[in-house]
Amino acid sequence: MPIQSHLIFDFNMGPQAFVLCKCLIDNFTIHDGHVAIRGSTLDSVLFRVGVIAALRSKKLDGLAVGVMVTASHNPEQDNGVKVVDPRGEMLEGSWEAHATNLANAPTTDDFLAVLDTLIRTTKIDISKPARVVYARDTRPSGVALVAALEDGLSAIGAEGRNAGVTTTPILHYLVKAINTKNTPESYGDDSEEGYFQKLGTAFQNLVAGRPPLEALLIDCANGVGALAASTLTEYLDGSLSLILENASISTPGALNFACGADYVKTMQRLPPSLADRLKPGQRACSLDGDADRLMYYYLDERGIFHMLDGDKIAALVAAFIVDLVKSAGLENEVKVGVVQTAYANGASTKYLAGRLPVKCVATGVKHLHHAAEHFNIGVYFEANGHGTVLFSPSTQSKLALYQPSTPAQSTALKHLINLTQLINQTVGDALSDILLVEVVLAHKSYTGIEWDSLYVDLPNRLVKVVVNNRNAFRTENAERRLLSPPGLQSKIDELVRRYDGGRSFVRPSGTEDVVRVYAEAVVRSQADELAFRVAGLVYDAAGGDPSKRPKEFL
Ligand code: 16G
Ligand code: ZN
Repeated sequence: MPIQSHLIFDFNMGPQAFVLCKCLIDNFTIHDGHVAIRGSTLDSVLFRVGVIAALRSKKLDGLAVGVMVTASHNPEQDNGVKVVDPRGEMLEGSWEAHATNLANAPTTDDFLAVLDTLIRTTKIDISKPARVVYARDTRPSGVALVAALEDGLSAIGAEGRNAGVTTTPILHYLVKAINTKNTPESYGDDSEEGYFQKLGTAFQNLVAGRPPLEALLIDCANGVGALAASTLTEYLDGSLSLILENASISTPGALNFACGADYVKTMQRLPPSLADRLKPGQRACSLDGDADRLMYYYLDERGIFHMLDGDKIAALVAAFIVDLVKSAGLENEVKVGVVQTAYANGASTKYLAGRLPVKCVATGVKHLHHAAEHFNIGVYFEANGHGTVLFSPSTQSKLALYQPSTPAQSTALKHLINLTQLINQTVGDALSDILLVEVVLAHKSYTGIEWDSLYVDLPNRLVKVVVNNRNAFRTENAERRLLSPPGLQSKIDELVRRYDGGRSFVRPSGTEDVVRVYAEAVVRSQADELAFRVAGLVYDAAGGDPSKRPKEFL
């Protein structure tokens, strides 16, 4: 039987996500380094995901659970699935393991046995109702996967709601909106229209009276973001012009190909398709295939590419929110903090740490999201462009009840309240983040150039090392130091000391069977050299064959 598709699991995209992929590698086929699954198996996995989502809903008394069929920034032939918890956030940690076991049970009998154990151990009342809302991105393989998911939902008697072809963040929004409907915490109308209305109105309130910004060019990665961005335009009522590029959602193979946020971040260059579209100084940005990542950039007068990544977005947004909190007279009551990972550029950390508390956590949105919940207002962004801002429930009530004593305080307060509406607080959302960035630029009268000059990025380099067993690499201190293999960290430390402004860390990937090496230094050539030398140390420590050592590893 031919291999029809690649399937990537992302129940909660933390280290656990790989557990599932690993099992799939063990159970099924590996093809070009991807987890490849035959069509029939793939259908059965989606069927099982339907059952898992329904059980999660039953466990929570029928609250709606979300399922998103997407492989995000990965190539079009890949596909995957994410489960969204009722608050609109990622699936709770303990359920990742359940999902892993269920999806990987080798036979139907095994599957039923695992199911039975799960129902008993987590005390699920199977007679409870189950509601699941699901959507897919524009990948052609999504149609069959959704059908298989629907079969799983009917098998367990769950009520399904098909949200059609939409972005991952819109699906997260819908889950939260459904579950908060007719409550004091209502998140908005539980429809796509409700989402666009909420964002569009908040944006217009926030930019009212500001001179309009020049049009923004958006690279839609030839994905579902093109549909959503086009609808968003209707709700902005002329307050911001969007020029949509790479919007070919039906061209085979175009999705994420030589475009999109991941291409821009990893290649550190303009998508070739935009080369004759972008004028010097004009702002542009790229979404990824499911529109939950965002990269901004511009070309300077000499045509040189400048990237404004997740770190630059965090710096822009956090400084703006801190100023608003101060102007509202709330600086003693509302504490703003930022969450980053070790990948954050050292210059961004320095810039932010001079202004507000900064916390570093392990890679993966769930770690950032949870850490951000500990601040009154928590700003989190990964350098790769995934991020959002969380306003704690008590902060939202404080804002609602606060009595400003001057007109300036009142204006700042209104802006803060509108920001709570503009920002998709369930998950990183490229469209909502675009509007947030544009609000700050409009308020500060910044072009991309001024935004970029908040701080100068340290040159950095990311390298992959293929090893036999990446589980031999264990980290501590938010992945900034290695615990094992023994002795490797001290060798890295010794090397790093020889580089001006040097910093480097090594971590096993959670999504690929490789070890990643990050390095930065004051000078570009030094950052490259440091990265390759550390990669060489990793290669040796992993027992790589010296005759096959990649030559760039020195
Ligand atoms: C996933 C994560 C992302 C993380 C990346 C790291 C989510 C939704 N996405 O894409 O946050 O940066 O994995 O991949 O959690 P790595 O472990 O292979 O470096
Ligand atoms: Zn994505």
